[in-house]
Amino acid sequence: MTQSLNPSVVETYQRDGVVVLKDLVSADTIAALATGVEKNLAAPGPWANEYTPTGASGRFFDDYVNWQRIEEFARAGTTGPIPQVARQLMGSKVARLFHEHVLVKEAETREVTPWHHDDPYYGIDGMDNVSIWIPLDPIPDSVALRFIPGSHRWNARYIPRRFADQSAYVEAAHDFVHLPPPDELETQASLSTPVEIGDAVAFHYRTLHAAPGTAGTGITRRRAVSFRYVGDDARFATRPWKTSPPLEGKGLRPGDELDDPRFPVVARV
Ligand SMILES: O=C(O)CCC(=O)C(=O)O
Repeated sequence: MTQSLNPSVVETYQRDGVVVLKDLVSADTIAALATGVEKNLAAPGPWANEYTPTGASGRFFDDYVNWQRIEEFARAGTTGPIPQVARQLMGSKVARLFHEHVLVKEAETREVTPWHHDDPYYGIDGMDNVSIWIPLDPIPDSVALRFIPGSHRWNARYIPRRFADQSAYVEAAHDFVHLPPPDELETQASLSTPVEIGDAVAFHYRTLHAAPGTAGTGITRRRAVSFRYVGDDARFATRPWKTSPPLEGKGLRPGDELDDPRFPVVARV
C-alpha cells in the first residue's frame, strides 16, 4: 500500500528539515517495535552504548543496525508506510534503508541528547535523506525532540560530539566546524515536537536537534526507534574519524552509490 503524503507536509520537510507526521504508525507496528526493543535490550549488538554512568539514576541506552537479526525492525523499516513516506519526503525515485537506531531513556535519566546533527557521524554523503523517529511512549513537551528548523540548509557541517560527555571528536577538521555553544543553540531552538503514540517525527541528517533526559519530568520510559533512509544522491563516504555506525566499505569506495545488500531499496516510484 502506498500512502500519499499531503504536498504541504513534503514542502514543510524540504523547507524546515523537520516535520511531524500524524498517525503514521499503526498500533500493531508500535506493538511489534516494542517487542523489537525488548529483544534489543536483552541482546544488545556489538555497537550498543550505555551513556548513563554506573551508579547514576536512570539509563540512556542506544543501539543500531540490528534490523537483520530483529525481524520486527526489518518489517517496519522495509515494508508498509514508513519507507514509502520516507521516499516522498526526500523527493527521491528510490529510498534505501540506511539503518535503524534504538534510543531508550528510562525514568530519572539525567543524560540529555546533546545538540548535534547526524550527517557528520555517518559515512554517507548526500542531501536526499531522512530519519523517521518513532516513539513507543507518549512524548510530552518535557521530553520532546528540539529542532532548529532550516538548519539543514546552513551549509555547515559540525564536528561530532560524544553523547557520553559532549566532548568533540577532534580539535579541527577540513570542511567541518565546531558547534556553537549549547545555550546559543537553545535560544534558536524554535521547535519542540511533542507527539502521541502513532505519530512520528521526520528530520534531515543535517537538521540540528537535541532532546532532554527524563529526570524530573515524571516520565517513566521514553523509547524510540529511528529509521534512517537515504535517497537518489546518497554516496558512500569517509570521515576524518570513525563513523557511527562504523560500517566498513566492503567493496564500496567513497563516491560510490550504496548498491549493497546492507542498504536495501525499500521504496521506489
Ligand atoms: O531520541 C533521542 O533522544 C535523540 C534522537 C536522535 O538524535 C536521532 O534519532 O538522530
